[in-house]
Order: sequence, then C-alpha cells, then structure tokens
Amino acid sequence: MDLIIKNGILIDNNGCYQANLAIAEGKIKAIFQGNKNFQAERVIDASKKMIFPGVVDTHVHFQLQDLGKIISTDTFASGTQAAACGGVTTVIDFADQTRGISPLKGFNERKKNADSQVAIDYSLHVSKTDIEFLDEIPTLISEGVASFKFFTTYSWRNLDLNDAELLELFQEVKKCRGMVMGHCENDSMVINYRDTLILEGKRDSIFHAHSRPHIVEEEAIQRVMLFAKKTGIHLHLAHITTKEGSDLLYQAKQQGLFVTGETCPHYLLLNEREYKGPEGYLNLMSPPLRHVKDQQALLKRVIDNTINQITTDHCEFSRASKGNGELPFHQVLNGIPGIETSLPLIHDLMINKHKLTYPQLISLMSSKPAKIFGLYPQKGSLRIGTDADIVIFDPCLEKRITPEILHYSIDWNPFLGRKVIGWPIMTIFRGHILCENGKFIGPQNKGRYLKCSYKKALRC
Ligand code: DUC
Ligand code: ZN
Ligand code: ZN
Repeated sequence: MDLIIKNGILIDNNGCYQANLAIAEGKIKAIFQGNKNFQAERVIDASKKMIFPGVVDTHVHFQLQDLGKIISTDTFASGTQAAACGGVTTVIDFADQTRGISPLKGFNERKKNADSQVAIDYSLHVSKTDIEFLDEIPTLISEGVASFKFFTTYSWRNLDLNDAELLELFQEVKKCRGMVMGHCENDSMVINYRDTLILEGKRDSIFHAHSRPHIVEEEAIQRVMLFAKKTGIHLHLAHITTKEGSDLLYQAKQQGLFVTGETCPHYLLLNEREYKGPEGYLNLMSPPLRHVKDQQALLKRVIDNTINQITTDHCEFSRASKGNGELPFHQVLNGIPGIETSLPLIHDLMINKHKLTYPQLISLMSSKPAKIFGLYPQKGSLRIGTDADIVIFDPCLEKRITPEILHYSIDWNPFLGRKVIGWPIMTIFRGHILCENGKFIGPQNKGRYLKCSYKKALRC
C-alpha cells in the first residue's frame, strides 16, 4: 500500500465508524478494523480525527473571463491549490460561452487552459448566452458536460437569455438528457432599481443590495420553475439567497418537480451590514448579501434538507481590481473568495452551533454535490475502489482566520478575524498528500478533467 490511515473516524453520508483505510494507486483499497499486516510507505495515525471524503464544490470561478479577458485574480493553479488546502478535491467551474461564438470551442479552450494547471480534479458547466449552437449540446454532453448554465440577468454583459430562449434551451437540453442550472435575478428590475439609485446619487455599497431586492430573486426563480415544470427538466438553482427563494424550492419539491438548489457560506454567515463602511465594496457579489431573517430561513432550509448543497461561488478579486472603494456600486466587480474556508466555516456553523450530524455535513459538502452532477460514488464517498480523495479533519483545532493561514493570492477575505473550531489538517487527493498542516506540498498539476454524467445523476 502507499498509505494507511489508522484509527480515524470515517464519515460518509451513511454514518460514522472507527476504521482504518488502505490506499494504493490512487484508490481506496481496503477499509478495515484491527491489523491486516499491510505494509505501507506511510502510516498516519488519525486518532481523534475525522476522515471525510474530499469536498466537492460545484460552483467556482477561477480565472473568470469577460469578453475573453481574464478578470479574476486566481489562476486554475492558485485556485485549486487554495481549494486543496481547504479540503476540496473536486471543483466544477464554467466554460462561459461568448455570445455568437461556439460553446464547444469555448469549452475546448477552457479545458485546455485548466488541464495543465489544476491540482485537483475538475469539471465544467457550460453557460449558454445565446440560443444558437443548440446542435452542439449532444457533443458537449458526450464530452462530460452535464449542466447548462443560464442567466436571467446581466443583459448589459450580453449574458442573459430571454424567456422564449430559456424555454427553447430547456426543451433542447431535456431532449438531449442534460440538466440546467440557473443564476436567477430579474434583469429589468435590476436595471430599473440600479439606474434610479445612480441617478439619485446613491453610489455606496449598500445600494448594491437595494438595487437587487428580494423580489428580483423570487420572480426569476418562480418563472424558471414554471419553464422547468412545463419541460420536465431537472433545474438546479445556483446560490439561493432569500427566504422567498428557499421557500419556492421547498414548495417545488413538495409538488414533485425535479429541482435542486445550493447556497453559499457567505449567505449563511454574512448579511447586508457588511456593506456599511469603507471596506463594504469588497463584499459586493450577486445576488447580494441579505437580511438576518434570510440567513435564518436559509439555515432552516439547509437543516430540513430542502437546500441540497453548499457551494462557494468562489470568485476572487484584489482590492485594486474592485476599485479600492472609489467606484460606485454598479461598477465594482462582483465576487468574493471562499473556497478555502468553506469546510471549516460550515462545520463550525452546522456541527458546533446547530448540531447537525457529521453525515449531514458530508452530504451537503461532498456526497450530494457529487450525486447531483453524476460523479458519485467515485467522488463524494469513502468506498473501496473509489478515488482516494480524503480529508483528515481535526474537529477540536481552533483557528482564527487570518491572511497568513490562507493560500489566496489576495490580501483580504470576508471571514478574516473569525474564530472557528475544527480545521482540515491533511488533504489527500488520488492517494497523494496535497496539503499537510496548512502547507501545500503535493504535486501541483495532477488534477484531471472529470466527465460529469447527467445519466448517472441521482435524484436528491
Ligand atoms: N456573481 C456572479 O454572478 N458570478 C460570479 C460572482 C458573483 O458575485
Ligand atoms: Zn451566479
Ligand atoms: Zn457564480
């Protein structure tokens, strides 16, 4: 064996039990109690530690491009290394179609770009920004794209689809046996609120939230749910932020619609108050941070299993690229970092403060995301024969989040100063130790492209 992990408490979505793991050739070869006389290059004593399957973050943006130009700070290399240090071993990023250009071409370029850089495994959603090239969908699906992202907003960046186009996309993707994933905000409302506020001279960060009130999300979710109902497609809702949005997901599930949804650590842990003060501009993302009552409602919907998974929407920008606080809200680039802190923050919130069980935590962060996008059980489980993507987690280790312990390429983070109990102390990816005690030590570019398969996706 290459590696044996002894005496840890194994957690997967089925339960917790004390066992040893033997790893060889990148796979879990044995799960056993007692001593099996295996020889291994390294034996790790994981007494009093938890053993999780690697986190699967299905919504990240590394080297985000706008009109072909990279605008976010991470590369696929730096982003996946920071991810690994946070216990993440699989990500799904996006191949954003440029309107009028073949999405297959965009997908191939994006994949080529990522392949040589990634430290962990990755896949891609394809964002459709026009209704041309629908004939490429079967090829994209055979290349491993399970999910087609759409935006109901960002018309000023040529990203949105109108209602007729959405309906056509849903019909076509359903026919080709894929799923759709939505960024849901009502475009004309955003434009109207935004332009009115700017005309009134209201430039501060808080007005970003005022320009996208709750109805903006609620209306768009309700509309696309209707399209999903009529076409029978699986709809996945990206970054749900409001009580209203999460209630709509609950009701749709009650009605038997095939719909799943995610929220992010920042919507659970931060609220509108972050927009006050000179650093408020850093926390601009879309949809915006909400109210305490939304945080509570989202929490409830995570606990009652309505919200299926946690993603980060990780999208890192430096202070300078966000304008150093000198720009009006509507000109600030949207997005925040989050991938490295997601597991410890959600562990602290859900296990320490809200008494979720460890299998529930793993379900949210690893198994369900892998199931929804057809990567399970190869990812998101601890089973014999699956990829040895493993996090050794110390549930008692106290950490204060400071720039020194993070691996981002920028000097700020929305969670700086927070204290959490519980931290990943080792990340193993395909049998290689990538991170140990807060240091990235593993091979830098051994990650691989994963084919997602909607046919293998499980109803969650
Ligand atoms: N909003 C998006 O739609 N994408 C990336 C980051 C953000 O805040
Ligand atoms: Zn989005
Ligand atoms: Zn996003």
